Amino acid sequence: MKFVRRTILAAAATGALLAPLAGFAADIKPRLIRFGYGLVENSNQGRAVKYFAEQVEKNSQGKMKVRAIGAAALGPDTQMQQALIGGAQEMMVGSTATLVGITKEMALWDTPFLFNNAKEADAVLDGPIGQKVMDKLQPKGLVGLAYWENGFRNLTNSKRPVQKLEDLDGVKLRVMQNNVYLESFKTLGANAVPLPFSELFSALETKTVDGQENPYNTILSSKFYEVQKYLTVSNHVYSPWIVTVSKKWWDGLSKDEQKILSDAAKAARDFERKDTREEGAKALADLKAKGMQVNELPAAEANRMREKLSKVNATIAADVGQDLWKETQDALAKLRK
Ligand code: TF8
Repeated sequence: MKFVRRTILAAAATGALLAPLAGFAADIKPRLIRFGYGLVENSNQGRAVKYFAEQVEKNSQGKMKVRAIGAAALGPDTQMQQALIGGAQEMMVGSTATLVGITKEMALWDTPFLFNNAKEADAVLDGPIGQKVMDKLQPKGLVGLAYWENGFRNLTNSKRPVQKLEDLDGVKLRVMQNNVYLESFKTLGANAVPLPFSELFSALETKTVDGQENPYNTILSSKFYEVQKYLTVSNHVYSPWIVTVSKKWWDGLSKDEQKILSDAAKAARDFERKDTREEGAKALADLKAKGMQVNELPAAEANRMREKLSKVNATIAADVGQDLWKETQDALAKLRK
C-alpha cells in the first residue's frame, strides 16, 4: 500500500514537472483551423495571422494547425462571417464595420473621430467596453477573441486633392458595407458606394469608383497607389479589426484549446499593433515615393468635417444604445483628463 502510494506520488510529481514542458495532461486534440482574412499575405494583417498560427502550433505542441487563407480567397468579410456562423470555417479576422449587420453594437467603432489617438483606442477596445461589445457576438454564433489594429483611415482618390469639404462633392467614393460609413460620406457630399474590399482594387482601376478610404498600411499593401493619385490625411475614424471564431466549433473545444487560441490572438494583437504602427510611420514617405500626391486636410476643414459628421453620432447612439454610448463618452473623458 505504502509502495503504491509512493509510486502514485512520484508519478504525479513527474507529471507536474513535465506538464509545462510537454503539455502533459493538457486536453488538446489534433485540430485544423481554417483562418481567413481579406488582405494579401504581405500586409500587417497577413503577418499577424502568420504570427498567430505559429503561436497556436507551438503552444499545442503541433497538434493544432492553422491554415491561413488570405486575399479574400474564402470570400469577403461578410461571406466568411456566415461561414463561421454556420460552422463551415473556424476563424477569421476582418473589420468590425462589416459585423454591424450581425451585431449592431459594433457600430460604436464607426463613430467618426471617436478616438484621438491609438492609446485611447487600445484603452477602450481592450477594456470593459470593448469586451462588452465583443460579447454581443456570442448569441449571433460568433466568439470574439481580440481587437487588432486596422488603423486611422485616410482618403484617396483619382480626381483631385481634397483641400476643402466641397472637393468631395460628387466624388464616387467606395465605403465599407455599413450604414454609418454610407451616411457619413453622404453627409460630406460624396457619392458613397458600398463595396466589399475584395472588389475595391479593380473598381478603382476601372474607375467604377474614384476613391476610397483606408489606413496608410492598407493603401500600401493593396497597392492602391497604382490606381490613386491623391491622398488626403484626414484620420476621420479609427477602424479596428476583430479576430472571431465560429461559436459552433468553439463550443466543441476543450478549455485548454480555447485558452491556446485566446492567448495567441492576444499575443498576435500586440505583435500586430507594433508592426502596424512601425510600418504606418514610414508608409506616408513610401506612398509619396510611389508617386502619390499627399496633402493634409487643413485644420479648419477638418473641423468642418468633424462638425458635419457629429450629425451621425445621434444615429449611432440610438443603434448601440444610449447606455453604451454614454459609458464610452465617460470613459474617453476620463482618459483625457
Ligand atoms: C475595408 C477594410 C478592409 C478590412 C480587411 C479586408 O476597407 O478596411 O481593409 O476589412 O480585413 O474594407
